[in-house]
Formats: sequence, C-alpha cells, structure tokens
Amino acid sequence: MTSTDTLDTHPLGGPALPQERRLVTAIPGPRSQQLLERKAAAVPAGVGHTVPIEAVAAGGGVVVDADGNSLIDLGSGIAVTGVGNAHPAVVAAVQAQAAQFTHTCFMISPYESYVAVAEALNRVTPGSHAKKSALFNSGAEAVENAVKIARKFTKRQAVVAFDHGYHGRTNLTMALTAKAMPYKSGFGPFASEIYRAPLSYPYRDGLTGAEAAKRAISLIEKQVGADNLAAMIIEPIQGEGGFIVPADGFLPALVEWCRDNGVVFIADEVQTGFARTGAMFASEHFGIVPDLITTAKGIAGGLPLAAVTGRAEIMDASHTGGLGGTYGGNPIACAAALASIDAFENDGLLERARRIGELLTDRLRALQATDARVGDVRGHGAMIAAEFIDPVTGEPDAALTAAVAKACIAEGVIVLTCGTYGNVIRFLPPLSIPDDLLHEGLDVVAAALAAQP
Ligand code: PLZ
Repeated sequence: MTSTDTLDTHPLGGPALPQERRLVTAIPGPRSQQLLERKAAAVPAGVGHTVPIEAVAAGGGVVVDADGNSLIDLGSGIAVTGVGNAHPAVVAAVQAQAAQFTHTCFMISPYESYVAVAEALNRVTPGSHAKKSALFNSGAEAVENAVKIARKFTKRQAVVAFDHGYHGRTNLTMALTAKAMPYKSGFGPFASEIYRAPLSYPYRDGLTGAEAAKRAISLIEKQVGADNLAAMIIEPIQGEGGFIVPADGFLPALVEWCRDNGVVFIADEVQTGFARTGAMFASEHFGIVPDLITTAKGIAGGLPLAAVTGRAEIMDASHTGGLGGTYGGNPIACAAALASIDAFENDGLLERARRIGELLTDRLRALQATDARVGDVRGHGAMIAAEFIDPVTGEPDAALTAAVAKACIAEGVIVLTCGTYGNVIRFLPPLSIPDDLLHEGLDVVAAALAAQP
C-alpha cells in the first residue's frame, strides 16, 4: 500500500482497499506466522484466534494481512463493524475528539457526547415511553449493570436466563451463559440466584411459540417463583448459541408474563443491535418492547462502548453513585457512536442489511436444496446461519462445520462458527460489503462443503 492510499477513504468505509479476495501466500503467510509465534510466547493460550493472520488494514468487505492477502470479511469482528471498518465519519469523529480531550471520567467532569449518545439510544430503541441510558465498556459490563438495576428496582434477587444463551465472560455473565466449553469450564464458582429456562428452538424442538413459552413459564413458576424473580434476560435471536430464531409468539408471551408478575424483561441486543438484523433492534421483528435493553458491538464502529437503555423509572432505581466506572462512555467511543448511529439512520444501512439477508438466504437455501447436510438456514438481515447435520440421524455435525470453516479461511474467506453443538456457520458481514464479494464468499463456502466427504 502506498502512503496516498492510506489518505483516501473508501466510500463504503475503510482505507481505499481493493474490494477483492486476493491470496498471495498460503494462510498464514510468513509475516503472519512470525506474529503468531510472538503471540504464542507473549499472550496466554486462553486467548485464542480464529483466523491465523496479522491484520494490517480493513474496510468495505475485506481484511488485509501483513503478507498482502486480502480476505473477504463475513464476520465483522463478531458483529461489530456494521457501518464498515474504519468508516470515514467514525475515523473523523475519533480524530477530532482525540485532539480535543481523551478522558475526564464522566462521573467526575461530564461532557456532551455521553449525553448525546444516551439521547440517541433513548430515541432509537423500541418503545415510546420515557427512557434513560447508562454507558459502559463491554457487552458483559452492560449485562452486569442491567441485572444490578433490575435487582435494585424489584428488590428481588433471582434472574432467569435461557438455554443456548450467551451473555459474557465475567463472573455474573458466565453464570448467565449456557455453554460450559469454552466459556465456563474450570472458572467457577459462579454467581448465585441464576436459573435457566428452556428456549424456543423451532428446528430442534418442533414446538410453537406458545407451547415453548408455556414450558418455560411453568418451569420458572415451579423452580424459581415469580415473587423471587428480578429479571428475565434473553437474546431476541441467540448469537453465540447458534443464531436461533424463536418461534412466533414465544417472546411476546414471555414479555406479557413478566409484565403481569413485576419481572424486568431484559433484551440482550449486544449482538443483534444496530441494523444488524435489518431492523434497528431485533426486538422489533417480534413486536416486543423490552423494559431494559443491553447494547454494545455495533454501537460505535469498533470502539469499545456499551449501554443499558430502559424505562426511566427502572433506570432511576439506583441511588446516586451506584452505577458507573472509570471509562464508561469514554469521549472517543461516544464520538464514534454518534457518527455510527448517524450512519445507521441516514446511510440506508437498514435496507442494506435486509438486502444482504435476502442474498445470503437465497444462496444458502440453494445449497440446502442440493446438500442434505445443510439442515437449517435461518436468521434475519445480515445475521444469517446454516446449521450442519448428519443427514441420516439429524444429529449436529460439528466436525463437518469446523472443516468447512477451516477450508474457507484457508481460501481467504473469514467465516465464524457458533452454536451449542458447534455445528453452525454464521454470516455477519459488514453492511459495507459489496454484493460481488458476498457471492464470491458463498461460492467458496459451497466449494468447501462439496469438498468434504
Ligand atoms: N451478550 C448477546 O453476543 C458477545 C463473544 C465473543 P462483550 N459475543 C461475542 C467471545 O467469545 O468472547 C456478547 C453477546 C451477547 C453479551 C456479549 C458480551 O459482550 O463485549 O464480549 O463483553
């Protein structure tokens, strides 16, 4: 890359990188290999990596590595760079704010951008009721605070989470997360007063939304008791758990039961939020209005920021000084969030996410029609997944899934897996990716699958 290239910006975000898949070495190439050796020596093994490269630039729909390879990005750094990597407006906002001031601590000397982000979140989240927002650094921290707020408001302690749920890696959020490996194993003891209810997983349970809700509610009433329950937390579409879209009616029935029983309903939209699913928030697909909503990832174009937004009376339950943190709502992250939210609202990104969803779904359904190992194709917008199975037994096929994902990465296409059974490939491209790269990426996935015995 020449120095002038780095000054230009691509209209879809990022430096002016050719929007192409380009392999000039094997993956990893020699320079990437060197970094991975340093990583192995300097960084603990617990911090893994999916794509064995040294990333040096990203934008539009590609990630470029130190060896000059250009990989198609179908992961967005786990659903973060929705507006595109290094989106020009985000870069400008970050540079301007960094030159002005980098930190005062909002709890010490407040500044405008934090308040403006809170106002924007109160406006764009579902429901027209009075809302307030508090800002944090990570999705897990937002979830922790949503639980704190719900407990303080209800003066109750129990929290219900769901099968296949993912909420983070801190102590409380590990307890809320369902899957032991790799998230929890050996890291206990976990926080108390956390209970787990069965989800609606239409492909595997065959239940209607009403039946699945009845099953969950009956278990909660018997094993926890509504009077003890502060909050119910659920991802409207499970992310790490396998992009599970619940059956129609499941979420509305849970929300109604929470209303009737004074339980705070928390939608964890850390992965689904900010245009990802073709709606600003996935709750909209199901017609629900959560009491509290947790956000992070897509909110700030790659800068670390997270939020809890919710009913003003619930958000105000905490005593002054009860909520906060040194960096929560950092001014550079807030500047990036304001630029990102503007892009989501004004750059046609909701429409773009829907179009990406149609393209991905069409391509994956065509694959499913010719290969019985593709058991299910599901999702909304730019959050689509394929679940791989043994066609004879219907059992999850994690080995096939891992082999396909590995082959895609070797061919220069970044895909991520997920799912309780490790048998789901998820597609989460940046909304700035051009259609031809999506098609090429899907061609590589189809060839990788065909090559597996
Ligand atoms: N809630 C719904 O998806 C983060 C996890 C990646 P943090 N998901 C990616 C990994 O393996 O660590 C996530 C989420 C939902 C909460 C979180 C946690 O967000 O910003 O990673 O803390």
